[in-house]
Amino acid sequence: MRGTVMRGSWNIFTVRPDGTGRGQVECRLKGKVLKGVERYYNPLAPGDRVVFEPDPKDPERGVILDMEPRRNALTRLNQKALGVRRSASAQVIAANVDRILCVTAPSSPPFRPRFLDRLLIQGEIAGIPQLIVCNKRDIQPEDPDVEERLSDFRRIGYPVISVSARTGAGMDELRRALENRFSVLVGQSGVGKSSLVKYLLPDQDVRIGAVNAKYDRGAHTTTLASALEVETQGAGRTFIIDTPGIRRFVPDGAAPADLIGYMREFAPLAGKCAYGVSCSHKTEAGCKIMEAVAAGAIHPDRYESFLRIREELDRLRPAGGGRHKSFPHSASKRTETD
Ligand SMILES: Nc1nc2c(ncn2[C@@H]2O[C@H](COP(=O)(O)OP(=O)(O)O)[C@@H](O)[C@H]2O)c(=O)[nH]1
Ligand SMILES: [Mg+2]
Ligand SMILES: [Zn+2]
Repeated sequence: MRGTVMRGSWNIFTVRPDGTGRGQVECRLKGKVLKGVERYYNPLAPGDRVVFEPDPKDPERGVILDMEPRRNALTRLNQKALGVRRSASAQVIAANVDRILCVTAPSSPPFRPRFLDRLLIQGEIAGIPQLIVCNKRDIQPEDPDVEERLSDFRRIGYPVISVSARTGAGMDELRRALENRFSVLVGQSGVGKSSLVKYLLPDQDVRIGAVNAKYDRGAHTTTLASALEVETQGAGRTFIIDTPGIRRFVPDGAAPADLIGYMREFAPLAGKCAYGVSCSHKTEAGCKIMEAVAAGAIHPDRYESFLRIREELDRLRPAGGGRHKSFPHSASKRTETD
């Protein structure tokens, strides 16, 4: 039988069988390594398509036999591996996704546009369409700095919608954006991802956390990425994946030199600097990137993001200067280097 992974970790996964039924099967991943996931920290993620065999004695249990090749995957560099080693492994947040909803809030927790940049870069790397969802729009008054940054994201080509999980404002538009698709909600802790899911699925047991007053961030109440089905009018099926809040996001799958291609307003300038591809975009005369910043075509925050992320990726680059297109990984956490 075939189905879609809804949630799970390590070796037990909840699978929704294909077809019209709403049942779920708890499936074990029998100690085997699935093809194509070797570089990832976790073997399967919500959205993965699997072949499984139900237990003849208990139809609510089964064994996963195989994974269908992924159409795409939203991944990140695994934070645990970052501080310790030069090489790092990646984590799959969700697979086979139609749209990434980058959730943010104007305040509480504080608006972090450079965090949003990181999510957007990852979406570009993965080739998944994105939508910026600014939640908590009930919070007044509006902050002109937040509005200015949101309008710049619009300018460079990302749709932005304003919603409030508290008042319901904008939720019809959000529902329409989700319809007949597999969407994943990502963003900092406390921006209201789970609250949005709860609004859409009032009958589901969705865990919502108070924003921690001391740190002004959400408590970590969502511990596992989890897909839920939203009932909609259309003929297709609508799934939404809630994910745990992310504190630090390092893009996965881009060499430092390729980063420029994953930032929309930077990409057309790639290779156009006076020093061509060897330009560091930091000091050189005739640097098209710095000119674009000066001319207002690239926002200074985005330029700052670019420099910081490139530096992080540079630091992570394996010794010897090789490209880190695939990070060594094994479930047994071997410490190997490229
Ligand atoms: N004012 C306001 N608070 C909200 C809104 N949505 C969520 N919250 C609150 O923000 C806190 C964190 O919400 P939660 O959904 O757990 O955030 P998550 O970490 O992104 O899943 C909770 O106290 C929610 O009640 C909203 O639209 N407006
Ligand atoms: Mg949550
Ligand atoms: Zn340059």
